[in-house]
Amino acid sequence: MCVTNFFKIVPPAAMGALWSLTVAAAPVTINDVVDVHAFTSGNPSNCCGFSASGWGDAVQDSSHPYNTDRIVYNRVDATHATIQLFTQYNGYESIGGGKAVHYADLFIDTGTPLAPGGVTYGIALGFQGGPEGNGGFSTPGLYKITNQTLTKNNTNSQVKTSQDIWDSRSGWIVGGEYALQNDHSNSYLAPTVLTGGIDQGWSVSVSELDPNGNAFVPGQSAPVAISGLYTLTASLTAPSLSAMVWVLSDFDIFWGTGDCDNDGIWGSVDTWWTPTPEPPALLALLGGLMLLRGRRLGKIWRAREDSNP
Ligand SMILES: [Ca+2]
Ligand SMILES: [Ca+2]
Ligand SMILES: [Ca+2]
Repeated sequence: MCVTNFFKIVPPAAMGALWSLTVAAAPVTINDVVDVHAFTSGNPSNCCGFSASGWGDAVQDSSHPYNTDRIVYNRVDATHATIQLFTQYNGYESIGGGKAVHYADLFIDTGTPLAPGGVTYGIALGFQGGPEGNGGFSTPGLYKITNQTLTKNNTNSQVKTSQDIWDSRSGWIVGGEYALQNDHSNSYLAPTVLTGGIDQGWSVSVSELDPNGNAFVPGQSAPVAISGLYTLTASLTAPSLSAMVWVLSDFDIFWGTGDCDNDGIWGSVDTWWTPTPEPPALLALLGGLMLLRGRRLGKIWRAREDSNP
């Protein structure tokens, strides 16, 4: 039985009910294990209190802290998940001229999970529209990125890197690239704004709490928290279980905090679960899902073979 037929045979509602019996996945916490590199064309080595190499965790000052502490991914049920972003950044810093730094969009990579770099999906959070935005989607949603080659010359119509946005606005580019804290020799361009792609039909809603746990809306008059963490929660609803499994089973996630990538945070999630013994129908469901996962892994393996001839 092929995977497609499997999902036709088992109605989504039934799969959802079965899922509710089996999932015991705990939330996954992604700690910040990457540094960002602040530079101009001259690559200053003394920027921002960073080490002599020019690398560090977060580009910020006392009046505008950007540090992001962690991301928590929670697979809620068959078609729902939340991604929570814990950061000191309040989502708005004016740079004058009617322009401001906003929260960056989220980026997902299912092509090379467990390895930095790569981008296959973008999640628009809704902070990049409007006259002071930086040109991304203003309506939250999940989009498949078909032009996956990141550049810093605005040649990708679907993703802007922080360098695309800030090179023409300032002599400084902050956090234009990121790398593992323990290995700066391999660095990756930082995707920060989603500007295109194919709408995957997911529902995405975003809410925010301030450090005191009160509802919060970023904006020009919003207070800056010198300590404590804002919590952005992106609530995702997939159009089907198969869509959820395809996109959010094993993946990397990257967030630059602001669209200038002041604090890149990256990590991997593998939410495949270990089922407990259940009735035959449930085992058939799990078998089908494993087939789908196997197809994905085969696709990933082939992609790696193709990229490493
Ligand atoms: Ca960081
Ligand atoms: Ca950090
Ligand atoms: Ca990757």
